[in-house]
Amino acid sequence: MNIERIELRMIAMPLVAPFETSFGIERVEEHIIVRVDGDGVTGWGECVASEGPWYSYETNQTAWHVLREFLIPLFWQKEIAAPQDFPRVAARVRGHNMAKAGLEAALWDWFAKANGKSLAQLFHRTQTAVSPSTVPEKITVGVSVGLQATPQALVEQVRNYLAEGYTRIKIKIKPQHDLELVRALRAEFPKIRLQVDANSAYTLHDADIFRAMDEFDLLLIEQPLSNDDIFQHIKLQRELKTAICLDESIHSVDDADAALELGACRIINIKQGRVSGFTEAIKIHDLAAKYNAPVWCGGMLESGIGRAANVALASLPNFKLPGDLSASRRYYHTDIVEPEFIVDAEGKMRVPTGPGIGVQVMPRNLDNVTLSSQVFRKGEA
Ligand code: SMG
Ligand code: MG
Repeated sequence: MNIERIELRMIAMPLVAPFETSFGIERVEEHIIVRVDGDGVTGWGECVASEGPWYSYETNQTAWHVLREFLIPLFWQKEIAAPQDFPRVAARVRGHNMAKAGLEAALWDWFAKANGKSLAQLFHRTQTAVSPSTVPEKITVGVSVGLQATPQALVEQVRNYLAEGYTRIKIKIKPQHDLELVRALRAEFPKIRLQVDANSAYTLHDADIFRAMDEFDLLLIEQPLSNDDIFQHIKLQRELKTAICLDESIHSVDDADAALELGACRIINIKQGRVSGFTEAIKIHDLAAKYNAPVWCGGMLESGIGRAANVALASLPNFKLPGDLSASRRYYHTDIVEPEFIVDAEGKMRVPTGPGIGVQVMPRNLDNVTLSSQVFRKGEA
């Protein structure tokens, strides 16, 4: 891969509405955009770390530091032929999966464009769960609804999303704001596909709350217990009819193997950033298929750059459940790519078909949200 130039940009995009989870409230999304250039081709990637170490230990500052001081110099040192070779180079750095994934994503986009393929086509060629697999025109997507001031406000918010076409609703829960929310929603919408996400806010002492959720026919309970835990989740899953889905606890295909084999979960939320990139994400997708475990694509409030690549990933055959991939307007008034992502009346989203991520980055929009940037050139480091 003849990349000569890498650019990092810190961007800040205000959300259309605050997004509250068990660990805090987000109002503005700060992410790092990675741009790679070579042979007249440009690749774009998005690093999903955020301002603070709340969802994971990584922050934008740690990701920038690890990219600048370690990952970019390592990348210049080793010649690689394809994006799948990058994890071997990056493995010298322990952890920092989001930083790794940001650069790997830009390499995937560059490589796909250099080969005249869409990212979805490349991912389908790479996966081994089903062969041959063909890229669907559209995928079914869902929406993740943050904590609201009252259960009534949540019900109204959900009503609006259902009216927009979404057919799968995920709500955030936290201690003291859990069963009452599920109960209120089920009273109003007995049939919808509903799931909850605790973002690690509970312990095994709260098992009764999750046992009580069994009667509400949820698709899954996402990451109820501690963020790196497998063992306690095994104990909890044994007690429940409802499937546990792990998010924060899964950092690699090896974690996924342990969790599925040992029964810590029956479903996995795949976020490429959390697992160090699309190469590892596809490995988890393939592994889960062997266990007959469905996966779905998580979201980190990405801009259109990250969303485009996620939609391509979510088009793979074992992404059997709708992902946290919502319309651009659910997140931002103005995105940095065109065309914007839209959700149709059946709750579906088109998979981009153009080369690479298949959407255009709008330079003016990108400049408008850029806080700082730095350029790295081959041979300079
Ligand atoms: O991108 O639609 C989205 C957000 C999906 O709920 C979402 N993400 O734990 O799954 C999760 C959270 C993590 C981000 S919270 C800032
Ligand atoms: Mg989650």
